[in-house]
Amino acid sequence: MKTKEAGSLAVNAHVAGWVEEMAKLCRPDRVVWCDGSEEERKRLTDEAVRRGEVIRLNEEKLPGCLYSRSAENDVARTEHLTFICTNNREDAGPTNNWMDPAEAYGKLGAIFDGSMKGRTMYVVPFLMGPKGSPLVKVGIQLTDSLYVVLNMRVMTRMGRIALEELGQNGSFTRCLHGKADLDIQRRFICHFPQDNAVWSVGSAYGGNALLGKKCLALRIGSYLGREQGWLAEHMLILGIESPDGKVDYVTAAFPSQCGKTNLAMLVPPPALKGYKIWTVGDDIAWLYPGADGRLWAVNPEAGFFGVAPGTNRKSNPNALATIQKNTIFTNVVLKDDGTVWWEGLEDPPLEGTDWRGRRWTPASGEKGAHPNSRFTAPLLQCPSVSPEWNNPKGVPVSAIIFGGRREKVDPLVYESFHWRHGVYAGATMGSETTAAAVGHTGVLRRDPMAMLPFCGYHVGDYFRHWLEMGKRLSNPPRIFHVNWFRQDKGGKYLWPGFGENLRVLLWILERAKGKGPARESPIGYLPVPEALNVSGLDVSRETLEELLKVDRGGWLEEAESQTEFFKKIGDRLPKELVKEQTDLVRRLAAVHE
Ligand code: OXD
Ligand code: MN
Repeated sequence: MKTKEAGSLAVNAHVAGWVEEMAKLCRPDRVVWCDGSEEERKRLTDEAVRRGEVIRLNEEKLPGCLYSRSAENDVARTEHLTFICTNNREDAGPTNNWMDPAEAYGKLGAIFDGSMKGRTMYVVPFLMGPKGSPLVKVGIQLTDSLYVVLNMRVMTRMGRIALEELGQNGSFTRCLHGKADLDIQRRFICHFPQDNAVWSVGSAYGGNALLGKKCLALRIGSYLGREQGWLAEHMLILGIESPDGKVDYVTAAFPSQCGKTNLAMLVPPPALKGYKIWTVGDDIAWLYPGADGRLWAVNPEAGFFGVAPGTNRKSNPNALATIQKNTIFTNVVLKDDGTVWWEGLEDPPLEGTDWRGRRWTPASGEKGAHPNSRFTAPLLQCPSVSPEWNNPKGVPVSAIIFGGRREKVDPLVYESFHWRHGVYAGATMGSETTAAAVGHTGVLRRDPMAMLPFCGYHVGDYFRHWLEMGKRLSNPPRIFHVNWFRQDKGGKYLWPGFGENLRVLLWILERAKGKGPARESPIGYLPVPEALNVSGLDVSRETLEELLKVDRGGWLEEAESQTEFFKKIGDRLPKELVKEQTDLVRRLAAVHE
């Protein structure tokens, strides 16, 4: 294989040929290859500041931090403009938008055509996963957005390291991204799993434009995982160190904006002295069966792209410590002293500039930060970062947790009877929608394994793959379901959440070790109230009972409403899951009130 020099980088001919072809299409004035060096970071930051793409924040108070404001119509993922482009429509399944690959290349090609005239095309080689990991993947993103380049630097292992991994012949995901004119009518995020390619045009929003994250690590990743025998999941990974120094790992899947980052960085409450949480990842887990019959987890990312509003000293002190330097803030309030603010951080400033760039005061009655405003920060800056975060092998998983945002019905925690039952619990997860995606918020939707917007193939085949993975594990993790968001009739949360969630994690870990008192119920095993350590916690016995109650009528309705979703999946829905649903109804019906 011939190599070509791109700046000081040796590039294999496949990569060079593809970049040339894409440059011919987009017609940038210049092509710049990124090597990931510190010198490059400084140069590109200076350039982004000069062009007004970002603003430098107060160097003393927030060293190395940048501020960015997006176009007003470009603040969240646009699921209705996101497509899986498989040759066969059926393979994308009923939960994805589908476009014929030839049509997609044609339609997007016409938008990309000449769209980078007067601009620079950056070539961003990146790794998802630790170097040397059995799951590591190489991507090359082409983009005309410096903001995107600077974010990719934080979120991935970027530059020379990726070209080295690629070597001479390795395969890579071809990721073409362009802002074009940021017109929502000309915005498309298209995935071509059969070509290992992503084309995204018309948006600079993280989930649409940082193509290593949702596009590669989840949509393309889930497709590759099915072919290669692993799982790409929308999950945090954390380690729980007990007072005796032993660390156990769990993964947890919650939909966007349901507290994955907070849980991943949890600080134990004073009553649970001696425990410590280690953060491996806050958004994505790649899971594979190890030679030891256990499930192993790797975080493919190297940074956090976290939701700012609501992040504060109480909800997530570790996140706050993480974002004090080298962080990119997007769509928050810019204070006059060159620092930042968002709703829920602390007392508001007297005035500032809001996410739209207008003068703003708290009295205006409008939100200063967009509800989906974000921070992008290096994982390594997190005080609770796990020493294992970059371990190529990953960490062994003792428990998998599914969870949603549910006002009613779902109890605080329950354990599934076995792997198949746990897959059913994950597959039928429901959650109220949030601001991470464009559309109405607070509407209940089925979000299987929190992967509804991210599964890159037919959801029925995805459930089948989960069931098959279980068979390959001689020592599988136990599967649990949690709901931190139960409310009383007045709309008050019943469970304090945040650091107190560790109390639930500890019961989960005990159960994972085959211990921990539980009662059997129609929906699974629940802790008896005494099984949860609530010392020092202001939660009454009645509230605890309410949180751990099985609402029989609510569950029967729940099971009934899953039928709609199952019907939509059609023939490819594994029969085993229908059996789990029938068994649940039978168990509920057998309970005498
Ligand atoms: C995210 C999301 O940004 O899920 O992680 O939307
Ligand atoms: Mn996410």
